[in-house]
Amino acid sequence: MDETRRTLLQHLAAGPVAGTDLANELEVSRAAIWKHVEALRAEGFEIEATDAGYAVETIPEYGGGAVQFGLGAPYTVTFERRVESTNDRARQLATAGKSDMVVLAHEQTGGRGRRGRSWAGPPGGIYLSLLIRPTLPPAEAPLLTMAASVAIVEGLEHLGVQPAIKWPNDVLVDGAKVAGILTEMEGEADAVSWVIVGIGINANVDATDLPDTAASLEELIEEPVNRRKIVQQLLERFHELHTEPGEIRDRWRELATTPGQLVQVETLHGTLEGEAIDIDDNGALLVETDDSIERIHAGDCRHLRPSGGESGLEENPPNR
Ligand code: BT5
Repeated sequence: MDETRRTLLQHLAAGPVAGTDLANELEVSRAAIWKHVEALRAEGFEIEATDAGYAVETIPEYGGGAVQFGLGAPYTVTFERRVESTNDRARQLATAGKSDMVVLAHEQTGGRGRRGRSWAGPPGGIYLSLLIRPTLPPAEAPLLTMAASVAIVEGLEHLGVQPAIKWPNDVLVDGAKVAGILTEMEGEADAVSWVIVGIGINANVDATDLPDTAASLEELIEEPVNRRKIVQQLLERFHELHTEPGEIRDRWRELATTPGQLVQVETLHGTLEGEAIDIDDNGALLVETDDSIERIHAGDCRHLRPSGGESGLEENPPNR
């Protein structure tokens, strides 16, 4: 999707608009507008030519145009049905100097998790990578993962499920993973150049295509979910939040279940166990062990049980 298409969709979302007004506004010919309208029709939009101008009657269920139409965040959305990894596509855009782009796919064949792990990407899921260039020191990048987790939880709440955040990058429903986040970045010691926030949500997917620790939203609520609505809400919320560290932390604390748990965390330097007490200003997990308070910037976390609780059952096993 290019800038012209994006602006055109914004105008169409605001109501009927005359072809000549569009041509003037977008500084292109009327023929060019007509071509864009035809392309949108081919994508599934029903657009009538009324006396008041082009009027959108129906929008497609999902896709780049569908998400872009009426989106209340300044991102340009591109969509492909099937990709290896939306994060890899977004990386190509980053290398080409782009920003504020969203790469969206219906199916992912080589999706990536953290530390070289893979992410199952059957058709019907939400696979999304958001490319931004924030003014941020690299140490604060985890806040963007936190903002994304908050945005995901809020984007799923209308489904009537109760998603919860597990540090650092999981969204669980009843202990099963429904969404994960892979944040990648490039930059120098004092400032990032770009950040890609990759989000995978098991929306309308067959749970038999997922690992045992995962769940599919469609199967949880027993009907297909509206991916367009979820993606729009989460992009809008992420955009609102991502420059507000204080709000990200407050909201994260409300929605996360890790603080207060006895946890086992695998880090690059080894495994430790203790009570997760909080996060610090940059999103590192603070874990109280027998003899110290450890600050963990990255790792795989397993919830053992609520601290002070009796049960030794795990809420969710670690990712492997
Ligand atoms: C993550 O890694 O949770 C990050 C997932 C990010 C995926 C998105 S999709 C769009 C974008 N493009 C990409 O290529 N990636 C991003 P991690 O915490 O390392 O968890 C990975 C582990 O989760 C795997 O080892 C499995 O145990 C489990 N897993 C794999 N696929 C899953 C799925 N679809 N649902 C739930 N769990 C899954």
